[in-house]
Amino acid sequence: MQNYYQKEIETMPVEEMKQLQSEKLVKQVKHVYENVPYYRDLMDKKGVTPDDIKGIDDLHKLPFLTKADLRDAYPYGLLAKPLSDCVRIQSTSGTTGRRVVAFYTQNDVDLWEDCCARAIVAAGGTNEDVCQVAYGYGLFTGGPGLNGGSHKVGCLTLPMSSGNTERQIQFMTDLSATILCCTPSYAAYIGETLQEKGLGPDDIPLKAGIFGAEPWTEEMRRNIENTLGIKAYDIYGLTETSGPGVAFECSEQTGMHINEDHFLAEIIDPDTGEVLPEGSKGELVFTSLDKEAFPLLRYRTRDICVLSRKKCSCGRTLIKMAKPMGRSDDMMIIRGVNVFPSQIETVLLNEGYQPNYQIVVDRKGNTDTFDVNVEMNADQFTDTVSGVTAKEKALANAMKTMLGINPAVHLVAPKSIVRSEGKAVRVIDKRKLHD
Ligand code: DLL
Repeated sequence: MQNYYQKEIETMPVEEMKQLQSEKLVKQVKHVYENVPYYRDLMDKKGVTPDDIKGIDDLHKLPFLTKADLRDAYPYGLLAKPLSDCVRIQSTSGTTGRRVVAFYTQNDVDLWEDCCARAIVAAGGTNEDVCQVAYGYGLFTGGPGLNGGSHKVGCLTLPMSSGNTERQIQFMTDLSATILCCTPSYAAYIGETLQEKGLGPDDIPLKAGIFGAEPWTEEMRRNIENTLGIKAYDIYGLTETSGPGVAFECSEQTGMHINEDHFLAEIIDPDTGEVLPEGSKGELVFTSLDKEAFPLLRYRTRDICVLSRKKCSCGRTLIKMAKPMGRSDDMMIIRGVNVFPSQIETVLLNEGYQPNYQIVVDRKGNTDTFDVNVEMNADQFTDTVSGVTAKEKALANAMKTMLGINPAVHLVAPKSIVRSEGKAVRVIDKRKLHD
């Protein structure tokens, strides 16, 4: 039997859903136009007013928002409610320019948690379950989002946060956790640790996992399902639109249902911005229909994806997105953290190096390796080995401060990184993250 958290919405006939989206869009555009001067300017420049938006068929008339807009408007420029109405912020890692700071009213938090609750129920969760949340807590949206969803479903919630794998396993077994929420790479790592302890799927009570925040393959899914003895469900989201729960997988496991009563999805050609028909591969764009404090209209996610309205055996009518198939920018996700090559470049320049570097990312076992090769300047080249090691350490520390994760920095001889005649090849990603 299928369970739904909000059945009426999740199984709503498509035409009714479109009607609902249209009504919400009209209201939302007015709200943004009246309260966000930054977006009003963009609309004025495009010659479009709220009166031009009569429903979702007019969506294409609105201007896009990009990460660059978020940067320009940082920190309050896209806020649509007084700060006194906001109760929360969440954020991505990164320095000021790259950091996304999202604001929430109590209503925004509530709807976000509903989205996560839908995901937990779709994975079979009920108030009989014990839900172990091993996403990071704090500014990152993973922990708080799934924590809130778990409460709404009525699960007994274990707010573990990530890390301390021994303790994770102890709580999981002692308190009979039945649902695990974390990144897929951490789930795989927990599985590996269990195996090292000689424990198998029958020794742990887990039945389902809700994994997302980074790309993962079907092969990885099978591996996690076998080592933990669970069914592994994908979950997608981004800080800009609230966090996890924008889309979630159901028992069919053929893509993620988008919570389209809250998030209106489009696929566009990343080069031209043209809206593409359903089934085309392109960049995913979201319009948040209900968000009060930080309501982004036509936000370009940079995730490359395909949408489908094929009938789903779970009974949900919500449109589905495929697993993201890559990005239309240069963002990498390393150990769950979003990393841009330009952040590395900034550190190098700050520390007195030239931007001659190469990032090498790989996966050993289930953990990402992250190496940065940096050319020494000619005057540094004569340094002693211990001097070089100290410099590498200092650079790695500076990068850790910028990114939140620790790379292995290797200083290499001047001119030893191959120069490119075209675009510099800054990143060598050896992980096979997409099927
Ligand atoms: O990763 C929110 C989240 C937390 C999602 C927990 C799922 C679970 P950000 O840190 O802002 O937010 O990163 C957003 O991560 O644009 C995608 O590129 C990527 N991403 C998120 N979920 C998935 C997924 C959170 N299931 C960026 N598969 C997004 C592939 C994903 N990539």
